[in-house]
Amino acid sequence: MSKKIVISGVGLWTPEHVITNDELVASYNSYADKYNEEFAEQIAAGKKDAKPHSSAAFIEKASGIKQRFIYQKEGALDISRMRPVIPERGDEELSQQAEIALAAATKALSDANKQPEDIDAVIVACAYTQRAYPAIAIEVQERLGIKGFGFDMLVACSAATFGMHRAYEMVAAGTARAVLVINPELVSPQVNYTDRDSHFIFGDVATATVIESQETVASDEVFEILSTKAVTQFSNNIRSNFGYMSRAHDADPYSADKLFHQAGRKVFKEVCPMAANHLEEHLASHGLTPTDVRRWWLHQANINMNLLIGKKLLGREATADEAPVVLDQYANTASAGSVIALALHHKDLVAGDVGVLCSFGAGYSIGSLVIRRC
Ligand code: CO8
Repeated sequence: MSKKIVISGVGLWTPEHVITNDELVASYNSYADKYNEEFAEQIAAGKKDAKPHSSAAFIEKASGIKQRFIYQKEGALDISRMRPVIPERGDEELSQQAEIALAAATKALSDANKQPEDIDAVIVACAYTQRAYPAIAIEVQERLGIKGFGFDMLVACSAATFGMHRAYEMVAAGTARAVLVINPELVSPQVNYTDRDSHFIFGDVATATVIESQETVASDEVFEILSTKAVTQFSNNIRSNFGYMSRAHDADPYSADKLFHQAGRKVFKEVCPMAANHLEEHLASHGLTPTDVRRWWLHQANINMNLLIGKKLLGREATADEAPVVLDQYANTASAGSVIALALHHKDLVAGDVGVLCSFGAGYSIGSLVIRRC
């Protein structure tokens, strides 16, 4: 490709509220005790399963997560509610997801030294949008005063990288001069805080990137995108059945299967080799090997997954400098994890350094970008 396409800006918005593992576990365990007391007879008769206790030590060992940020803490730890309180806003008010998208987007624009008139398209790429239409991207576009077009796209944990792929292609094709890709991951409303297997996994965040041609760049810290690579393979091992069909099929629209649920062990076993092979092939397409990579901004779901992928690629554990970890503080933030890692850990790279941005998750889906510091 003759035209060089670059990431010229990155933005990160972090919620002000934190839930530590200890707080989360204390709330869940009280909920479990109350549940077991309330349903003691049915549990004794084998009609219901007792809820086992959760443990902060298990969570940190099994996942590496120490805490998570949350958009609205109220309600999530209240054992009579176990979900955040996020009041509905009127049609004329800014939606919550657009609000956090804007916060990350303005940072990315400022990092790229861009004005709204420099941007031709807005992509909101994330695991969920809070409504079907009008698109969150169009709401953000209107607030920022961007001309052109915007659209939302959902690819679960790979939404951010898949969105950046689309931006790259649009700039390469000349259909947009510059694209703002935003990942407002407001996932806490979909977390089942009454399920010990998954209550600890997720946190809220928003990230954004600006992708444009090198010809129009106005910032100093720029990464050329050498190429993008995506793969998907159907799996039911990570699933949420929540959707607009609930109104028609008369099932409980809030039952456990309508929230995030997974077969975590299977995901671990199947996705790690897929991701390692994917990355090796992507690098090989540039005549590169994993040892040529200065930094891995890997998907942030589970520290043990990243350690295993690092070992498969490098034959040894990657250092924290090579593959920075943010999931200890942020937890799994759906598609935004690798972009958080990029936002927090890119300033020390020098011209010519090669990096890999990669996400993987539900679908299954894997997306990667091989980039080089200009
Ligand atoms: N406390 C104490 N014990 C626990 C807990 C807990 N909180 N949870 C589970 N246990 C128990 C289990 O019940 C089990 O007990 P037993 O052996 O008696 O059956 C034992 O601990 C071991 O359980 P697991 O086998 O499940 O434990 P693992 O060591 O495999 O760790 C993990 C569980 C951390 C979930 C791990 O399997 C993992 O991370 N797998 C990868 C999952 C992953 O990356 N998924 C990606 C999902 S995200 C995504 O794709 C985006 C979706 C869209 C966003 C959704 C937003 C809401």
